[in-house]
Amino acid sequence: MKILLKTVVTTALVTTLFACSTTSPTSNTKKDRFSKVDANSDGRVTVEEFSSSIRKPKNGPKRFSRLDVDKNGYLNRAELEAERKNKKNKKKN
Ligand SMILES: [Ca+2]
Ligand SMILES: [Ca+2]
Repeated sequence: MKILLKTVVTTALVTTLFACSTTSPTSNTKKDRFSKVDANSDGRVTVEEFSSSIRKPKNGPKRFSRLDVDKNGYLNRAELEAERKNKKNKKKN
């Protein structure tokens, strides 16, 4: 009887774990900066989203226009990541 109970509990546990990992595949991966900044998750970052994600929202539009290299009014992942690279370079120098 004990063995049966153990099997049931183990099966339930495995099923729960499996269900968790399959129903929400993104839940166990750490959210990256882009998804954090992209508040409405439409795949592009507006100046408002960018401004509210930085410590000094006042500087948002200025920094945004510098990052928006193709000037389409949105930041894509590459454009946003370029900022982080710039920061790293600044620290080195
Ligand atoms: Ca967005
Ligand atoms: Ca852009």
